Amino acid sequence: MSKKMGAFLLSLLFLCALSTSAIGQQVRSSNISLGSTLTPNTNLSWFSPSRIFAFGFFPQNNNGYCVGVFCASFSLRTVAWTANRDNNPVVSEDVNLVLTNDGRLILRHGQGQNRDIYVANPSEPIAWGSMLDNGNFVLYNSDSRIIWQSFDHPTNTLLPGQRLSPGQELFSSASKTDRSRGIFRLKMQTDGNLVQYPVNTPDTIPYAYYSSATYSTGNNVSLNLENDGYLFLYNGSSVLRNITSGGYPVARTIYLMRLDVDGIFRLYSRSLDRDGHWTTRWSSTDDGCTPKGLCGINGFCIQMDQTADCKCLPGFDFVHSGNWRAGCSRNFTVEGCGEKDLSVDYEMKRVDNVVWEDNSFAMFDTVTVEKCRQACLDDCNCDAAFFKDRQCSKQRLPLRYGRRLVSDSNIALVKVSTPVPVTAGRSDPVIGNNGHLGPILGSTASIFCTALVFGIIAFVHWRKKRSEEIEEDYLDHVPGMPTRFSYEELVIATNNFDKKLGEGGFGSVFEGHAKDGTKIAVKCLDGIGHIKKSFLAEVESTGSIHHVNLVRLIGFCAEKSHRLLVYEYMPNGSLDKWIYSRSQEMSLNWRSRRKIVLDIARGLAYLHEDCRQKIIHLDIKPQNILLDENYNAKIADFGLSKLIDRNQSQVVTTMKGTPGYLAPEWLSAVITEKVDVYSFGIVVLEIVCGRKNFDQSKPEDERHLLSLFKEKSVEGQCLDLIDKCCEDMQSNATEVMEMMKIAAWCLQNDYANRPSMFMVIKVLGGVKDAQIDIDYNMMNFRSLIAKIPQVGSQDVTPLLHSVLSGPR
Ligand SMILES: *[C@@H]1O[C@H](CO)[C@@H](O)[C@H](O)[C@H]1NC(C)=O
Ligand SMILES: *[C@@H]1O[C@H](CO)[C@@H](O)[C@H](O)[C@H]1NC(C)=O
Ligand SMILES: *[C@@H]1O[C@H](CO)[C@@H](O)[C@H](O)[C@H]1NC(C)=O
Ligand SMILES: *[C@@H]1O[C@H](CO)[C@@H](O)[C@H](O)[C@H]1NC(C)=O
Ligand SMILES: *[C@@H]1O[C@H](CO)[C@@H](O)[C@H](O)[C@H]1NC(C)=O
Ligand SMILES: *[C@@H]1O[C@H](CO)[C@@H](O)[C@H](O)[C@H]1NC(C)=O
Ligand SMILES: *[C@@H]1O[C@H](CO)[C@@H](O)[C@H](O)[C@H]1NC(C)=O
Ligand SMILES: *[C@@H]1O[C@H](CO)[C@@H](O)[C@H](O)[C@H]1NC(C)=O
Ligand SMILES: CC(=O)N[C@H]1CO[C@H](CO)[C@@H](O)[C@@H]1O
Repeated sequence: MSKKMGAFLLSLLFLCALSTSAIGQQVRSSNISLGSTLTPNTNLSWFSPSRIFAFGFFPQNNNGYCVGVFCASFSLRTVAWTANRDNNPVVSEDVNLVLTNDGRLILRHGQGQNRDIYVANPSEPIAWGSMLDNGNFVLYNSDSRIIWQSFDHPTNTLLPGQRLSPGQELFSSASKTDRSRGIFRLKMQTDGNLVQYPVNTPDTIPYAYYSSATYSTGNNVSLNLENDGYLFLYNGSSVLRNITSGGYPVARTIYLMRLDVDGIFRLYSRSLDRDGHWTTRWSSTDDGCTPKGLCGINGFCIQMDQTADCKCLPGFDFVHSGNWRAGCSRNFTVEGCGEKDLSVDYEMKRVDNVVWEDNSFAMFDTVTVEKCRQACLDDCNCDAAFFKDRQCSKQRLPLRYGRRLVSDSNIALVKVSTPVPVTAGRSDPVIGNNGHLGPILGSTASIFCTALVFGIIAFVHWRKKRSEEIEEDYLDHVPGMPTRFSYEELVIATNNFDKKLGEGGFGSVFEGHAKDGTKIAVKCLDGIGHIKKSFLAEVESTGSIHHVNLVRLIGFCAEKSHRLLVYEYMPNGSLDKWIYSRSQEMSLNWRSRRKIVLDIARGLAYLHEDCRQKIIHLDIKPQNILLDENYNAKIADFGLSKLIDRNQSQVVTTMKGTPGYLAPEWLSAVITEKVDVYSFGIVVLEIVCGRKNFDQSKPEDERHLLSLFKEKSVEGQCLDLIDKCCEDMQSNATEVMEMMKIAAWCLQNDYANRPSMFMVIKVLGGVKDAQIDIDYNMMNFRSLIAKIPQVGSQDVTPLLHSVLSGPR
């Protein structure tokens, strides 16, 4: 029989089959009995009755065969399922696929029996198998019960009638011709959400690049495809999300959904007519740069006319040209910290409008790109810096998930080496006379810079080595560090400490004037005279922290037993005066209160999330929030708790802060930055209600604001609590309620459930974020209220009061 004739007969057969069966409905089956064998050369596959699908061998990239389920009717096979995908699915020509007489489905190589590879491994012996017309390859036991089916083990494709069950994932293929596991996954999560991530990442928001936004919809949600192309999420009783609308033509058409090599999942259809071709009916995104990790590390993605293209950072080249995924690496070498290679100098190259995964190890506010550029150049740990919204954040390599977004104003600055120009002419007599000194010599300018760098390094080392007795000079002229004042100078500046501003934590604060006339606030620390060393270390570390919402440390004095800190002056004093005040001119309107909450959140987030050194404030309360002339709020006294810590007993190390603001976990001694989040929640409540959390002047049943808050909220009356001061508090009741919900979010008993300050900022700023939806938006106010610790029985305050009143 000629080939042509065969093909003709085949297609005839095939058309007949089609005319009698509607695919996917009345599923017919073939019967594959024990002892059946396939080989790549002769008996290639077992067909489904309609001959549309087949199970068996298909050629793979000219170097062998894979086993799987494929659409058999097209000249270019479309593979729907691949066996043994994760351990080298490709086999050679001399292999048999055998359904053995003892009921195993294996690949058997010519001789060696030991090299049998299981294609499917059900727990019971197989009695017979069947390739169904819907593309499902099924194995039965002797009771005709299904013991294994390809539909339960999806690879990268879903066929109509197949579902992706809770916990299951699809993985893209490595490439169009390589069917092993690629770099993207689509997961049907057990929380009901359908999410896409790159492989080898945790199932968390920073890695997700597609979500159906159906989280918290139960643990039995699955992804389903029907034979009219309808793709939807279903929980067994209701449809939770229509992903495609379906309703596409059914006659003589097949559909499939596939997670493609490029990380996008698409719905395809194809007419069964001989000249039919695959058409994309729907895709998860039109932007090819959406899948995270498409470009590998240190590369970034650019979408150009429908196609995604990868570029390397300046100074970087593709590790494998032609394979983006391998990423990019530097085409120059860098010195580590501490060494200094005189032959190289660095510059910062700029890349605009590209967003990256943010892994900042340090950040600070600055107005100009130039400052950001310089800060990274000066920091040997810094490989790149991002400048956006007046914030500079330093990064280490690798940079990941980069993609161009024209709407994003991020400026990335990348450190690249520039060869130092060789000075022409004379060679250095000391080193030799061969004239090949280019790499060692630099321009005079760079020698000067190097000397300066050496000088600074040497200075730092020298400084570190010096012991206590010469510590008086410590920090004296280090640029960027707080200024050192003599005690004498501060006595003059404060006019012999005559104007007391207040009694802050750790000591009294006095008003003063610096030499240039600007006002300063001078804090005299009590009782830490003898711990000079840690004092200076602390000054050094807190003095280098700059943020608009943190009170700036401008100087210090460490002389004999005097320990003083000099801060920027905050004209409008501390927040408590404003929010507890009953006077009209001292009351803040809603707009200011909202702004203050946001300021505090920003300051705290900076302390918590600056990776260099996480600072837990431990004593957040209105007395420690200061207001400048424009009522910008700044946090005071951060870092001080650590300083005091050094000289106190174990108990007090774990018990600090102020009663009324203390998180419940103080009792269990698990102290994380979430204790600040709790205190922040209390402060927010106080700001909204215009009163102290614990107010002894009030009648017994109104003393605890937190208890009142819980009570009123349960009754749905919590608006009763808001400050009666101002009209715009009443007229903005929705916003005020929202703020109360944020407070409740922060006040949860279980510290793990409290948000990070970063999340709080996002909510306050109205940022859309899937994690926030899960943690916050999905949660109703009452359920949050229920999670606030009970004041009274479990109240930690009285207990702590006794502990705290001792040492302080
Ligand atoms: C398939 O064949 C086996 C025996 O080879 C038989 O037991 C089984 O019932 C058959 N199944 C169908 C659906 O005909
Ligand atoms: C092909 O398979 C059929 C049915 O299993 C069998 O009868 C035939 O002998 C096989 N041919 C070869 C060459 O293995
Ligand atoms: C879970 O979902 C599946 C398919 O969507 C359904 O068949 C099953 O009945 C559901 N189970 C429960 C307990 O609802
Ligand atoms: C499915 O979802 C609906 C709507 O969200 C819900 O009412 C129903 O209880 C859920 N069913 C199951 C079995 O989870
Ligand atoms: C899905 O689509 C159907 C028909 O178009 C509609 O009736 C149904 O409400 C939709 N369901 C959801 C969850 O959007
Ligand atoms: C590194 O790549 C840049 C382009 O990104 C090129 O200008 C430079 O010459 C390369 N340097 C080396 C040492 O290959
Ligand atoms: C609050 O209400 C006032 C009107 O009473 C309105 O002008 C203002 O925009 C609202 N929002 C804020 C944040 O103050
Ligand atoms: C707040 O600060 C501004 C600027 O210094 C000042 O004019 C105003 O009087 C201050 N308000 C109070 C109540 O101290
Ligand atoms: C280690 C240390 O410096 N301990 C000191 C802590 O403070 C007391 C006085 O408050 C000193 O007596 C300790 O020497």
